[in-house]
Amino acid sequence: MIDKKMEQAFNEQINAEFFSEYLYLSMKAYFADLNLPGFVNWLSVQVQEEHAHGMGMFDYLIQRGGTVKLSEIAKPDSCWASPVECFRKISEHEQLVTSLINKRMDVAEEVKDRAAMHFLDWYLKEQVEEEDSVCNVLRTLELIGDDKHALLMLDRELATRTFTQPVIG
Ligand code: OFO
Repeated sequence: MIDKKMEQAFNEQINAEFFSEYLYLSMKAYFADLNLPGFVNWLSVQVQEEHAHGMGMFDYLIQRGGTVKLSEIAKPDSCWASPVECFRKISEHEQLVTSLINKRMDVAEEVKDRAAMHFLDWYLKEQVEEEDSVCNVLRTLELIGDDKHALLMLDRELATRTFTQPVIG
């Protein structure tokens, strides 16, 4: 049976992953309003990834004999000053999520739950990729500045991103 402290840590992280899904859904709507379909696609993939991350923990907690307790999901922002500001927010958010997963790992170490440590390791590696992929778009947006033509070219590139169901754990 999973330690109660570990169970709570997983439940908190499930909420954080579903908040990420909700936040990116809100950003998807923002880019739809700007009529940038490539960014909309990029966010759609992000939304699906966050859903998969949340469900991965949901299923794992049940498999470990824990109880999933869903709590309310906070209201996300719905408006950003510009695409670059929106991606700055995504970058900050992913760094926050990395710190949260590290906290869950601290709990796993404290209660000596090696299986949970191994499981959370997947999420830490995923965060390295997430931060990198967001940072790449952010750097390009910063280079682009006010160049609308370059923004449309980036939009075309982001339209090619596809979702692959992750194998978690
Ligand atoms: Fe779940 O990786 Fe982003 O937040």
